[in-house]
Amino acid sequence: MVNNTIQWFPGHMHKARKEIEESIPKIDVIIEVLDARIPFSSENPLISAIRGDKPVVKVLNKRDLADPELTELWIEHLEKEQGVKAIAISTSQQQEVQKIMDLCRKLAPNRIAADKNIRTMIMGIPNVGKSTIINILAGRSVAITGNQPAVTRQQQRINLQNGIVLSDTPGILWPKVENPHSGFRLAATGAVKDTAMDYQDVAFYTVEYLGQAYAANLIERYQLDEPLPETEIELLEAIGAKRGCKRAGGHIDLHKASEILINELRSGTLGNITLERPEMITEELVQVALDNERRAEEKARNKEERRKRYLKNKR
Ligand SMILES: Nc1nc2c(ncn2[C@@H]2O[C@H](COP(=O)(O)OP(=O)(O)O)[C@@H](O)[C@H]2O)c(=O)[nH]1
Ligand SMILES: [Mg+2]
Repeated sequence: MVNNTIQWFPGHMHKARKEIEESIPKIDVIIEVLDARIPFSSENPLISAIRGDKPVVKVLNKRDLADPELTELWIEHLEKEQGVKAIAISTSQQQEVQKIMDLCRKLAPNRIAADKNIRTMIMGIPNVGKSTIINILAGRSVAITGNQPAVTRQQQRINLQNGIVLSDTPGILWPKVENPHSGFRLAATGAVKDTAMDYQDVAFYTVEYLGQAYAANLIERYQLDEPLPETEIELLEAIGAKRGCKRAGGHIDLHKASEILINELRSGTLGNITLERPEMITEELVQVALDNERRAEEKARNKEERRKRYLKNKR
């Protein structure tokens, strides 16, 4: 199911963790890049687990695709945490990218007072825009950008000559998807490779959310009639019908409709859309905790039963 669809190798995770733990003491400020459309689901849990009291600049990148109102909410929410400053940027706006540096300076006044470089490390899951940001800050192309995460690469360390030293993360930080909703949102935004999850499942999940949170966007884009259909299947069918996704016999080709919806979401054609809100996450995490608890109880019960059976058979 959802949890298995993301390639999450314990070996890689262990190595990344060790390398990051070794580098953290030599870092003054962590720059954590997130996707503004999914600020929670695009986190890597390792970062908060090992950051200790290191200051963090949380960069909500791709704000050009996100819902500005929710981006504001997220910034407020993230900054409630001690030592965290948050900023929303789009890498097409160079001056916004430069503002990351101002926040780093604010978070490391002791380094400035001592006339020392501020040592930063840029971290984040694949595809959030780390390389693009590094290239802009460096003023030249030092990092490879693209849609697929590179598997092997060298750690970069760049002296920006403005009192700031930038290095990227050793190893690749995958998102950890304990919350099934996060898996769908990562797939919908394209953070996870297309093959990892069934397109149609992702589209069903997405269209259901959009129907509730962004009905106006769907109605306008696909010229849908109001009120919108109640089920996600009917809604996706309605979109497919408007886009001529018909198969022989007049059936709607849902796979084609799914592709259209997901592609238009990713490209921003559907408008500025954010797939999660802070209060949603709180609820979802309660559910994840309950599910984990239930699974643990079930496991304990099975173990007990196995033992009883074993003892009974022995007698
Ligand atoms: N829409 C949008 N796309 C961006 C932005 N920043 C980066 N991207 C795109 O996101 C993709 C991944 O960027 P990259 O820098 O390679 O991400 P990395 O894997 O974190 O290093 C590329 O296709 C970039 O062009 C942004 O602010 N807005
Ligand atoms: Mg990169």
